[in-house]
Amino acid sequence: MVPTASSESAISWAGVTPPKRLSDYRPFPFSIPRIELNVVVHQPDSVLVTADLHLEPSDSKAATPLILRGVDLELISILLDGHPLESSSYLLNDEQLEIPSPPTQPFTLTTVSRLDPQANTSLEGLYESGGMLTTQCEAEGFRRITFHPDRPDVLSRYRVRIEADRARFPVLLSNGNEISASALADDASRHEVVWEDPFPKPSYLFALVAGDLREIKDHYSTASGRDVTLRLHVEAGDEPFTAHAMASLKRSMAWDESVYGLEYDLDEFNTVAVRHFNMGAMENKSLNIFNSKLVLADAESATDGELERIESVVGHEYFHNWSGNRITCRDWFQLSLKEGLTVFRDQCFTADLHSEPLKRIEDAAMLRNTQFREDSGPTAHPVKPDSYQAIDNFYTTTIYEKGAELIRMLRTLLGPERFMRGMSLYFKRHDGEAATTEDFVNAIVDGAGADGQPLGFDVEQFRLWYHQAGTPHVTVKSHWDGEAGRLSLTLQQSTPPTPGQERKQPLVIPVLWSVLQANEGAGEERLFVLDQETQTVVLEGLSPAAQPPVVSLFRRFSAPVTWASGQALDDLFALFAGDNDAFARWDAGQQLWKRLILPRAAGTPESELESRMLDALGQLLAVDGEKDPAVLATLLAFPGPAELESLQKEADPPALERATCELRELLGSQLAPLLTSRLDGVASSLDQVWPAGQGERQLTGLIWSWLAAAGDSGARSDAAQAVEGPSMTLARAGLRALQPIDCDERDQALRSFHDRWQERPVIFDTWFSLEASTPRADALERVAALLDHPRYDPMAPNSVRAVLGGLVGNPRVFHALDGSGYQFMAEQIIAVDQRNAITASRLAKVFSRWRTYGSERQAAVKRALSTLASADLSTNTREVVTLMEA
Ligand code: B3K
Ligand code: ZN
Repeated sequence: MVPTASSESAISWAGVTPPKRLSDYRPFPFSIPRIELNVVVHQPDSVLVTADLHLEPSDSKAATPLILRGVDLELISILLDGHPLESSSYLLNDEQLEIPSPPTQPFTLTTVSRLDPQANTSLEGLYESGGMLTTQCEAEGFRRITFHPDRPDVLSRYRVRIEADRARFPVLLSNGNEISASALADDASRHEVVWEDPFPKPSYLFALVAGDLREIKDHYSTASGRDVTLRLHVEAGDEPFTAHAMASLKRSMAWDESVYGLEYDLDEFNTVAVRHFNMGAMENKSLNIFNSKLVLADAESATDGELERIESVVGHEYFHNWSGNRITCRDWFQLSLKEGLTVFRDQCFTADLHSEPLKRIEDAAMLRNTQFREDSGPTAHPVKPDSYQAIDNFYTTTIYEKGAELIRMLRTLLGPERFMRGMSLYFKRHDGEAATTEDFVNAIVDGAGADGQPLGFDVEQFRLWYHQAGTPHVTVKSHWDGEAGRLSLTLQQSTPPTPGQERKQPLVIPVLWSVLQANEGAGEERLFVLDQETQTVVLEGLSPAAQPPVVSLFRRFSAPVTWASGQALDDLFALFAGDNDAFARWDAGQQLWKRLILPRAAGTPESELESRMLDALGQLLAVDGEKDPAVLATLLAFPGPAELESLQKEADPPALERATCELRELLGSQLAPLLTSRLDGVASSLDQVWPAGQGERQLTGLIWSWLAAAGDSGARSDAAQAVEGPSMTLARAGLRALQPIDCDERDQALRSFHDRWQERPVIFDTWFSLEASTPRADALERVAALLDHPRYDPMAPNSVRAVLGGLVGNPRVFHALDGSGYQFMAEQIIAVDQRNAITASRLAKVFSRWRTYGSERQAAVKRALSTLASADLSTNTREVVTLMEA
C-alpha cells in the first residue's frame, strides 16, 4: 500500500471541491522539454502507457516537490533516471502522484501505467468508440492517459510510439509527422508507428487514434510552396460523405493565409471522425478529432445550416493551429484567449465566404438567445472568470461568443487596419508561448498604436469587459431641435448585478449609429464611444424639419448589449422597411415581432399593430418588395424563445409557443396569396447546390410553416413530401413546419424520415430530437420510450442531447405545471452523470431560468433540483446544481 498524498483531494472526497483561483497562479516549478510515450494496445480494455518525462527543475538549489496528476490509472512501475523508486519516495492517491524530494538537476521520470479505455465512459482521456481507440485531452484528460502536470503552461516536444494488433487497429495516429511504421520483428500480427511533433505543445493538445478506419487523401499547397498531405479518417462506408469537410479545410487554409498571412506549419494534417464525442471537435495539433456529425455531410443528408456549420467548425479547429496551438493559454482562466479569438476568426471566415450582414445577424441572434440568457442567470460569469470548480463547465457561450464580441469591439474601436496590425504583432510576439488575455490586449493596442495616433479609447477601462459579468443595458433618449437641425442623444449605461458581482463600473461601449432623414435616406455611419455612465452626443447640421429624424442604433450590433430607445412605431417600421444596415433593419423587425408576440402570449393581442405589421409584410412580400430571399426569410423570422422569455414578467414558455403558433396561423391566412406567389417564384431555384439556393430554401421553409399553420393543404402536403426529396434542408423545413400541428401529414412525414434514415446514426439523431420535441398528449411517455429504442445509444452524447434536448424544446411537456417534465429531466441527468459528467452538467443548465417562472413552476423546479442535489453527483454537475440552488 502506497502512502496517500497530502492534497486538496481529501476535501473533495468529502463532496466539497475547493475552487481554483486565478490569483493562485504560480508557474510550474519544472519544465519538461521532451516527453516520450510508448503506448501498447493489448486489448481495448488494456493499454499500457510508458511515459518518459524529461524534467528540468526551475530551482537548482532546493528540491521542490513534484506533483503530477493521474486519474483512473493503475501505476505499474515508477523509475527515476532508470532506477525504480522506493515506495517511500512518492505519495499516490486517486488524483495525483507526488515526489516530495526530487533531484535538483535535470532527470527523467518514467512511469508505466495500465488503463482501460473500454471502461472509460467519460469520453475524456483515452476511450473506445465503435471499436476504435481515441482521445480527448482538453481540458484535463491527459491525466487519464499518464501521470503529468496536465496544465497548459507546460509545453513539451512529444515522440509517441504506438503498438497494436495490425488487423484490428490498422491505423495508428498521433500528432506531428510519422517517423516510421513497421511490423514487429517478433510478431508480424502486430505493428508499430512512431510519431514526432516538432512543436512544443501543452498536454491538452495531445491526441492518439487507433482503429480500422478508411482514409480520404488530398493535398494543399501553402503560399510558400509547402505541400501538405490532408487525410480524413472515417469508418468504412462513410467515405462518400467527406467531400464537404475536405473542401472546407482547404478553404480554411487559404483564408488564414490570405487574411492573416498564417500558413500551416507541418507536412501533414489529419482529421478523424468519431461517433462518441462530448462536443463538436477538437483542435489537437495536426490531428483534429471531430464529432462525426460535423464531418459526414452532403446536401442530401445535411441541411444548408449544417453545411455552413461544418465549414465554420472545420475552419475554427484549423484556425486554432495559430490561435490556440502556436500561442496557447497560460492557465484555464485564459480560455477565451484562444476560444474568443478563434470564434471571432471563424465568424469572419464565414462572413467572407458567404454574407457578412447575414452572418452578423445570425451571430447577434445567437448571442441574444444563449449568452444573454447565461449572463442573466445563476451561472453568469465573466469572459475571464476568477474562480471555478470544474473547468469543463466553463466552455460556455460567454467564453466563446462574448469573448469574440470583445475582440470585435476592439476592431470597431481601432478600425480594421490598425486592428490587423495588432493581430500580426500578437502572432509574432507570442508565438510558442502560453499567454494571457492581457498579453493579447497589449499586443493589439501596441500594434495598432505603432502609427503614433491616439487609440481613441481607454484601454484600461476596456479591460473591464473581461472581468465584469452581465449584459450591459443602454438607455437612449433623444432630443430634436427641428429649427436648428440639431439632434442630441443622451445615453446611459448600467450593468445588472450578477452572482458574486454586485456593483459594476461603466464599460467602453462602441456605438455605431446613423440617422435617416425623410427623403434623404441614411446618413453617414458614426462611431460614438460611450465610456461614462451618462453621456450626450450632439449632431448638428441636419436638415431642419418638424419631425425628428429616425435614429439607427448599434448598427452591425456594435456591442454585446441590450438597449431601449423608446423608438416610435413609425420609426421601427421605417427602419424595418429600409435601413441600409442589415442588422439594424432586422433588429427593428425583431422589436416589432416582440411587440406582437408578447401581448398575444399574455392573451391580449394588439390587433391594430398586427394589421400594421400585415401591411408592412405585404410590402416586403410583394414583387417589388424585398428581392433577396435570404434577407426576406431573415426579416420574417421570429425572435428566439429565450429572448422572448427574458422579456416576460413571468417567463411562460408554453404561452409563448401558443402565441407564435397563433401568429403563424394569422400570417399564413392573411398573406396567403403573396406567400404562395413567393413560393412559386423561388420553386425553380430550390435544387441549386449549396451555398446557391439556400435563401430560396430558407424562405420556402418559413412560408410552409405559416401556410401549414393556416391549414393550407397544399403547403402541408408539399412539406410532408419534402421528406422523400433530395434536399435535407427542405425535408427538415417541412418537418419543422408540420411539427406543431396535429395532422396526418405530420405523422406521415415523421414516419418517412424514420424509415429513410434509420441506418445512419448521425442523421437518425434528428429523428430522436423531432420525436422528443413534437407536442403530443403522451409526449413524455414517448420520450421515455425513446430511451429504450434499439437505435438509441446512451453512450453517444449526440443521442442523449437529441432526446433530452428535444424534450426541452417541447415547452408544454417539459414545462408541464405538475412538474413531470422537470422531474423526468432530473432523473435522466442523474443517470447520465454516472457515465459522463461533462454531458450531464451541460444538461443541468436547462434549469437555469427557473427563478423567472411563475410560482407553480418554480416550486416544481425546486423539487427537481432537490432530487438532483440529493444524488451522488460528479464535481461538474454538483457545481452547476449548487449555483442553480443558490
Ligand atoms: N477546444 C475544444 C473544446 C474542448 C472542450 C473540453 N471540454 C473545441 C474548440 O473549441 O475548438
Ligand atoms: Zn475552439
